[in-house]
Amino acid sequence: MDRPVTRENLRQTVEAAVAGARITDVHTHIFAEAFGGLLLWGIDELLTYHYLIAENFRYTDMPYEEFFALPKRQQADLVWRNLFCDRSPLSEAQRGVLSVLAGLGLDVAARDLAAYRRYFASLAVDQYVDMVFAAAGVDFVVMTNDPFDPRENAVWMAGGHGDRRFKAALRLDPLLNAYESSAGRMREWGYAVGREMDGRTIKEIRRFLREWAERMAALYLAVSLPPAFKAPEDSPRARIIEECVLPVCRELGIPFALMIGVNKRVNRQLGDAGDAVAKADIRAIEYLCDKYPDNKFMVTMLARENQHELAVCARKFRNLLVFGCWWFLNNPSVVEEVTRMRLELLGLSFIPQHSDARVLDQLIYKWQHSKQIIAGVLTDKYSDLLATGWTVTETEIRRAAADLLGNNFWRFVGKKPA
Ligand code: RAT
Ligand code: ZN
Repeated sequence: MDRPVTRENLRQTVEAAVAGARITDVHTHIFAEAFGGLLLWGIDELLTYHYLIAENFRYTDMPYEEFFALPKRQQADLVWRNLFCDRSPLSEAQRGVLSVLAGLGLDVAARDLAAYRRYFASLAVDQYVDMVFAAAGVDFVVMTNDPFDPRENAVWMAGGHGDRRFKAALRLDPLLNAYESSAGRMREWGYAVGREMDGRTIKEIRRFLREWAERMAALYLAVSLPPAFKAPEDSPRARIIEECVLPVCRELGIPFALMIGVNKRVNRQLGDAGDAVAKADIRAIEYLCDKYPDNKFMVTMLARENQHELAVCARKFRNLLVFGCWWFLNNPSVVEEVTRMRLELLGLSFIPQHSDARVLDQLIYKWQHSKQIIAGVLTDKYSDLLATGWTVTETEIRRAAADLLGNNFWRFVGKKPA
């Protein structure tokens, strides 16, 4: 029966609704099994996650090259010692490893790395993918797919991966942020692209985008951009966006996702762990949403300072869907603040979170931690509603949770989850 919710059972009702909602994770870096070594999983991958690598170097003088020259297992040993044994693992990424182990039913109190390794060695990957999806409550994940990566390229050219839970997003960083070198590769693949953005080059870049989006059945096209990103701008990047990416997105009816605010390789020696953040200019998003009302834009921004103006921007443009608390924002204090603010400005019309998981197992902790916060914020907001005399039912709360964690995305991309 669809009972009205009372002050007494509100928290429990919201928690159950959020816990039970099926998740579509709109941005990850995990891969279907057919991609072989690109699918990372297990304790050594968890411990060498680049978020933890950055944290590890806070506590060691070891030269960077010496660390990176070690086999992964030995890197993991060092991270385990530095970040888990020699001091309390209080950071969000550290806590995440423990939440994964606990979620899998392992004995966290034992601090027994060898036992965790034995556990993962006993698993078959296909069975483990099923387990993790079930434990995390995830139905679908969207990958980050780069045709310029030879390992990926080979899988797509051979016909794809065949696992319906893993959806594709065509990621365009090489094309948009390093056009010169990408154009060379495209010419090798038979696309007649030149240095200048002339008519023929534009036509060929469009053909490249169309063919790859169709080959991958991409749900959206995506790029990550530096804080200095501007539009309009007389640069190859801005021209490719306006003259190639947006027309192809319109033609295929799919969104363009912009992830803005990353300063790449501020510390080159740290590799993936060496990227940083700075505030970007919201006017680029306002310009694109306004000039291209027939395009759909998904946007996430990395700087905390951009979050309020981004939410305001989404109030102005219904072709803009704000998503996720990205990377350095994915910490409980910030997720809570940003989610609360977005609910206040946008109601239920946004996607509160994506996992950004790079290691399969991280789906467990990233979603567990985020759901806890989303449920808390929703409880507060529903409690404010009850205080006015408004009534809500369990079904209504379940609908809200389902929209936030999955349906908003599928409606925006205009497809049925399947
Ligand atoms: O969060 C991360 O793991 C980053 O390294 C990036 O991959 C970022 O999320 C991105 O998609 O560029
Ligand atoms: Zn990412």
